[in-house]
Amino acid sequence: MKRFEKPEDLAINGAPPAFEKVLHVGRPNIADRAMFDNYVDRIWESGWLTNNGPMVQELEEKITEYLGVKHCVAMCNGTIALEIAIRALGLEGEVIVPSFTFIATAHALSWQGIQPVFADIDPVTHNLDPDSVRAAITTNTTGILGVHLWGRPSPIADLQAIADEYGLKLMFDAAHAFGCTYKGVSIGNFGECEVLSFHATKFFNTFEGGAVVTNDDSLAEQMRLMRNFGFSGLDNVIYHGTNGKMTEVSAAMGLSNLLVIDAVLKKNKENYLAYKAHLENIEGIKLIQYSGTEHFNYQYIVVDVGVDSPLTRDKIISMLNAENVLARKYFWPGCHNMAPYRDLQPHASLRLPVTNSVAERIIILPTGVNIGDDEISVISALIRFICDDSVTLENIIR
Ligand code: T4K
Repeated sequence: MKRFEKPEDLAINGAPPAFEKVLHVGRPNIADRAMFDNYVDRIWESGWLTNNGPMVQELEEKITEYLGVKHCVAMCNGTIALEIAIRALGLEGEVIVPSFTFIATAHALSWQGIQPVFADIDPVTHNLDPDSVRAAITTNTTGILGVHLWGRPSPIADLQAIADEYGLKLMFDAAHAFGCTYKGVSIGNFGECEVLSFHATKFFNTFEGGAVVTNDDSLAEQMRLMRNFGFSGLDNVIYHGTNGKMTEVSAAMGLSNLLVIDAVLKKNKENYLAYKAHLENIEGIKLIQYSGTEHFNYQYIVVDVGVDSPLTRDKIISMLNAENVLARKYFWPGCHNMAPYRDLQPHASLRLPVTNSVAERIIILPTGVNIGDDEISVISALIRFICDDSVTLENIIR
């Protein structure tokens, strides 16, 4: 393990980087190759590659069991799953969403001519602030699309109460929340439906993939039609639709990854606890908490760089990058500050002070099955070293 003792020890000052190979956020958690190969052999034997094949059906069944939810409609990715769910719910006009999320949440609405209206977030949970949601409601509002950011549940009961009061549809982008709970009940059981992402970078992946999970029979049926061009039977199209189908090879990846999901969860939790121990008592550095009685998947290691930090978030990230730690600043600068939305809603920032502040402060650190204790202790030592104001900053940043 590299020790950092003086400013010259840092790569930014010309020393070799702490890690020879780049450590990425989002390295996939993948099963043993042999497990996947077994499933791929079955695909070769069956000659069935896509279009609601046996493996997609098996994966859907296993996910409904895992989440304790009635229906899982597997899709080719989380974004299409969001689009199909939004359309199946008949959302139109304006839908209230957080701006502090991956851009796909907003795009899934605007792509179909619906205006995402950004509401602010809670400074601690980073999830929608119900008061801000209430303030954003207009006569054009048809729904609320909450996001369970970092796998921590949205304030579901409060949002449901607002939806009921105003006659709005409530759905969730649960892309981060596979295997997480709200009041002890698995995410997937709330709102009209919830949307999962199985992208390579997620806790559970199918290369690319996603699903809508719901307890509503007719909604599930409608989305099954929509993901397959509206076909009911061989030549009978009874509904508008698109191509949202998951392939068999993606489902094979999902089935093999489900076999190791407990081990991935265990590793993610160990990593989180290791970071928590190592990053204690560093001025200006706070790890967001996964605490209480809920289940989490610990897929995101989220550091909040406070105003008391001697260095800015961006300075810390560029120093980590120089050491081959590719930390990320998800979800800076917030959807409302990205070109398509900034131009359409130039004054949105005025309503989003917490989003603006949080988006400037967050660092995501590498985790998952590819990161070991040694790496975590070096990354943490590095952060401690560069944030220690007894080290002369002028010497660090030439
Ligand atoms: N809603 C929310 C809240 C989401 O976070 C997302 C996706 C969605 C909806 C949409 O779901 P999908 O349609 O994607 O299913 C990544 C992912 O591409 C994106 O899926 C994810 N959120 C987002 C949080 O992260 P980028 O732009 O950071 O990806 P990229 O290509 O920079 O990859 C991140 C890192 O992961 C790389 O530095 C290296 C590593 N990586 C990535 C891939 C793809 C690997 O090591 N292997 C890989 O195969 O968006």
